Amino acid sequence: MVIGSISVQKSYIYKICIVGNGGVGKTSMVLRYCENAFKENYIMTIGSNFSTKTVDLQEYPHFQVKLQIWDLAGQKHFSFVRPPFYRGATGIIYVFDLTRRSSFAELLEWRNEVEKVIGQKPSIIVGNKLDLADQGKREVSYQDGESLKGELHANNYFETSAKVGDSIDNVFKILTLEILKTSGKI
Ligand code: G3D
Ligand code: MG
Repeated sequence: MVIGSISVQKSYIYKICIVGNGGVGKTSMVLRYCENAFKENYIMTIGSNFSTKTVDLQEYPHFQVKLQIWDLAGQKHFSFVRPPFYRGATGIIYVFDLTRRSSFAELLEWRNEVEKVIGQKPSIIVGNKLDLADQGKREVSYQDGESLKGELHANNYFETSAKVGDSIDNVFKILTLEILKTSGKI
């Protein structure tokens, strides 16, 4: 908000959960994004950890948004430990591996698990390992990725490479803007 020439700084902290099958690249994505983050915390008791990072929102200089990004450790079948992990999340990143079809199909199960605990939240879908997909290993087409938006209640689909860095910053930025919009802040 700008009153006359006074600009008001608004600060928010949002909890984001990154979910998807083991091996799709969740931890690599968070590390890529938060490389220069101030700190990383490991919460061993529930087998997950979170990292924090301030989002670069050039178009909205009077907003300061810090993301607390929760990344699941451990195996998919330990679903009973996960409700506390989701609680309080304001946004979800659903990740699959472009070179592994099963990780794409199983995102529906991840959605069910997430929405059972927190209902529908601003969400984004990510097909990761674009560098491998571009080397002829693609098992999920761009169109297939796009087509999952309805079922996952997501407005955006991105293809990324945590290895090369493609589009990673954009995923977090677009999700942050969506949260700000959904909550009426912009
Ligand atoms: P997870 O946290 O979802 O379980 P990880 O996945 O981040 O641990 O990544 C699983 C493996 O995929 C790792 O390889 C990691 O290096 C690799 N990986 C993650 N993202 C990419 C990517 O964008 N491109 C490529 N080529 N590899 C990626 P290892 O060999 O350590 O198991
Ligand atoms: Mg991991």
